[in-house]
Amino acid sequence: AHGRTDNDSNTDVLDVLIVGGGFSGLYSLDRLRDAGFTAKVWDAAGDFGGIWWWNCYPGARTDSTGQVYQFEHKELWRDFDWRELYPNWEGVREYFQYIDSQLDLRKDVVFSTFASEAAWDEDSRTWTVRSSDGKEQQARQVIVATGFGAKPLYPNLEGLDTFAGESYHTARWPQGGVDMTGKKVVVMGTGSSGVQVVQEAGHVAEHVTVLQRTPNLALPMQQRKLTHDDNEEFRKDLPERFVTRNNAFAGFDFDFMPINAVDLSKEERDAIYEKMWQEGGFPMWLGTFQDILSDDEANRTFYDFWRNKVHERIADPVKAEIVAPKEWPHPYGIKRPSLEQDYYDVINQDNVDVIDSKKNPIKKVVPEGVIMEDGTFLECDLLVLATGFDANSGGILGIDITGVDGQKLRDKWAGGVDTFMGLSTNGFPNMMFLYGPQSPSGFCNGPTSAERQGHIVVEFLEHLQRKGVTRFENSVESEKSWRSHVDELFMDSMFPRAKSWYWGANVPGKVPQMLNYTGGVPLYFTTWDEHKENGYDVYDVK
Ligand code: N01
Repeated sequence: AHGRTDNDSNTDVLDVLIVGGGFSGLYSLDRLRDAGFTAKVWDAAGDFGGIWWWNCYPGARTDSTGQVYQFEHKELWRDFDWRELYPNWEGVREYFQYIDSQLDLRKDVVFSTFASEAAWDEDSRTWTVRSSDGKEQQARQVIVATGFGAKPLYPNLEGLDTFAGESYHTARWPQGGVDMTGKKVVVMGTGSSGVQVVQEAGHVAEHVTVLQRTPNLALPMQQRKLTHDDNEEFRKDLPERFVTRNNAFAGFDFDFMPINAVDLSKEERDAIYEKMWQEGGFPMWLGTFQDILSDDEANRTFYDFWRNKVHERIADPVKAEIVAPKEWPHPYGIKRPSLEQDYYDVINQDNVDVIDSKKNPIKKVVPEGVIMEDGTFLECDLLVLATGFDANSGGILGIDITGVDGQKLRDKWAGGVDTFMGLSTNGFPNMMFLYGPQSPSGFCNGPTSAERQGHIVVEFLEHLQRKGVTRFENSVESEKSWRSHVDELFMDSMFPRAKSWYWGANVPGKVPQMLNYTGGVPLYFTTWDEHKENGYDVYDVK
């Protein structure tokens, strides 16, 4: 009925080509098809799973509960049981297979297809997108939904290519898995990926060395297995949780408490921290006292509480001081904390060492292992690079995008990203980004953003179609003012005080610029609604 093309055909002009088949891409595909658009998804991954297809390293799991890490869309949550409170990558992939079975997505998704180029043609008002393996597709609109972490960041290490053992980036882990049993493992990086790998490696490897440049101020996950009855129980109040999720600052089913930490006594505060600690999860980060992420004194109260908790679990005071130092590495919560299950107990084990690689960095890699600056030699069979991503913009710029008058997006953004609300950029008509740079992505639960942003984008495209518009482009002014707004919020916050991927500070040479909107999900969407009420007048249409 929609005049859809089948998977193999690339001769027809599609209404919309979506690049990226994670939560955002698939939600939009379903909505667009329902609205009568012809649409297809290209995804570089071998199958469903989005970022969880690539990140299949041991222990990879979400830091959101399954209940909130799923679609509200079409009540798909009614029949899916999560096996764990915080699902691992296999659990998330199972969920993707489930939504495919319900929404019949696969026929419009082309896997193992990396979009390497996209070029705008003014005469026909279409994009031509090409893949690295020679496919070509024309589309009137392109949605780039590559996610925040499509481009892994590799460290620049002397001798890495001479290493004789196995070495993998966590985001390019072999699909068949890697057995760490009995091996000497070195893990570089202690972000969420590093913490999760270390936990698993500690249990099976002969020896693990953790190279920590910045401590992860990790919070307890309080993981548990879920039965069908547990799932039934959760489903009872899920509709209310979705309402909260759509209105909370970070798109979760909880929000900051309208209380200041500094207004309470230490005893009152610690009692609340203790209760939250036992419950576990991100409420201790994005659902805690409202002044924690804005006031040093408030922030320090939690850091000290956290530090004591960690020290209780680590016998060796030297180790404990490396992972939870007296002097805070940065205010708590301005780098993303990880959720841990037994990370600090694993650090406490005799077969696990932790090295402060800020004081003592890697000097070079040799065939047998790693040599540190102070001469320490780490014999190694498996070197894990848990070094993160060229986040937010890296995935988009991984595509060679050419807009109006031959302008390259890479050149346009060489001095920093300019977007209108993270959704589009001038000079690149008929192109929208989902979970893009300068949107709330880093501070918004993924599926919430997929649905809410997906909704406004599909609604916008429907509006344009009704009006007979064949070309749209946001104004230069609109993106300049959005960039200033994002930058101002950032400069007034604590975030500049830690080098994080939120503002590109983890990538050598990247323009230091906030790429994650910190105004919160509610303000973001009311801002868009105002533009909608004004007839989307920041867009020039033809
Ligand atoms: O990457 P990261 P990640 N020399 O950038 C270190 C999501 N995620 O893959 O902190 C030495 O956080 C770097 O050190 P430093 C989540 O949003 C979610 O772990 O820059 N060290 C850091 O320790 C997360 O925030 C989940 O000083 C180097 C680490 O490598 C985001 O993805 C799971 C280095 C990189 O940490 C990224 O997490 C996994 C160098 N040259 C990821 N370069 C869950 O939901 C980097 N490092 C659970």
